[in-house]
Amino acid sequence: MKPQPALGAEHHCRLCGGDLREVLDFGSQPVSNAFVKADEADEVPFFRLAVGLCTSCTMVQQLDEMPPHKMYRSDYPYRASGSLLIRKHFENVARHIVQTRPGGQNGFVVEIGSNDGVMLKTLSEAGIRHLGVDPAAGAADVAESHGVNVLTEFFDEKTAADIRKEHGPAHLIFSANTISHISYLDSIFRGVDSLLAPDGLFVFEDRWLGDILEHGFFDQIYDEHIYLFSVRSVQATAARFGFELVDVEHLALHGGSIRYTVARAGTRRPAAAVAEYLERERSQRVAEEATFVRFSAEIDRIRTDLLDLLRELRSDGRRVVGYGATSRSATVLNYCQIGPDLLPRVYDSTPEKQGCLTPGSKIPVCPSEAFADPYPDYALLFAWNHAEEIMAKECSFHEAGGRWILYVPTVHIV
Ligand code: JHZ
Ligand code: ZN
Repeated sequence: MKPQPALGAEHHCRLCGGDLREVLDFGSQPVSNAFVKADEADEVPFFRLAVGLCTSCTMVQQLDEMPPHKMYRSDYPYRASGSLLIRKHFENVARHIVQTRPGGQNGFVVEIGSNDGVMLKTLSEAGIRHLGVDPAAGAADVAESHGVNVLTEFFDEKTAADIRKEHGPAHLIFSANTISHISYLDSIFRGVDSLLAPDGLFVFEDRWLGDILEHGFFDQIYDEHIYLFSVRSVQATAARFGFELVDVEHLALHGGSIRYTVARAGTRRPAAAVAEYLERERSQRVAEEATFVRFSAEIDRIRTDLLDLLRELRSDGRRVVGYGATSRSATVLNYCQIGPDLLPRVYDSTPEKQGCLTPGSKIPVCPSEAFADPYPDYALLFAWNHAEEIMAKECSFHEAGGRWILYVPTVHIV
């Protein structure tokens, strides 16, 4: 991986306008969730997936970007409810909201990126005024079938103003795995400013750069993840828009995330955890170019080791398949140039992905029920964040002599 400072093409931070130093380059990559039928596979859009570090506010972000309407089409296939772990997590989030009742009996809760309503349906059942905002119509239909109110739109300052006009101020604006997906963060913060009640909170969960760097989770970098947040960069961004980061909480989800709590500046005393995490990031050197140089060498090591292993297994006549057609697998497959010759199938439980091809790499996605039919010798686990749940579900695979291949933090077999 050789990041090339593109001559003549200067990049500036989307938030503060500072210089962006290119630190990672994954080359040409497809829309990671473009699981399409074979006859559409050549029409999947590609872009250059490269990452820059802002020398001023330290926000890590993609240099180029895939237009949102190409990523979040009405047939966007990701369903948050697909995992027990995720369902439990959102039930806990919802239970906490029901218990604390932000804004009291008539309080209003907005979720940006409500997907299939996995969180909001509990609020709906509890009679809490709520609104999910999500452009993916298919997921929104599922949410609505659970009694969730959804506005099928991208959230921005205009949408926020419309919501405020119709419903009044929000006492809590929640979002999970969505804010880092939106390039126009300035419009998001202005929207939050116009929609949020004076003492309301903006709480969002997102993957943490500290974990990505520490555990080699390079596959968290794909089209949808425009920003890789750190506590420091979120703090700086919130401050630019008149807000303050008042709490952070580490979550084990997706290999390591942080729940950021943002309030209007000066309205709450920041919790000690904010300073603790800032210190932790300083010692991890998350905002330094040298850290990314080491990271890119680790990524190349993984690519070499994974390709060596898959080629060796193929020449030994072993059957190897993929498990979990994650968005992240797009980066792994396309960066390593793994196609059906090395990995003939990927098994996945999402009906919307089954019968389609993986974007760019064109590997058929098969229903996970067919995994045992017959078991392969090895399964490359792309859904490593659900390893416990999947390995428990598929324990007969291991009992029958099958082995899982993991590629983070290094390539290994279990
Ligand atoms: P999973 C998506 O990422 C996209 P992905 C998005 N950008 C994001 O940030 C995160 O979600 C939150 C399958 N599976 O959750 C289902 C099984 O087959 O890691 C999924 O296709 N059997 C918004 O796509 C995939 O694995 C199972 O038992 O990287 C997991 O995808 C389980 C549990 C999952 O997210
Ligand atoms: Zn910046």
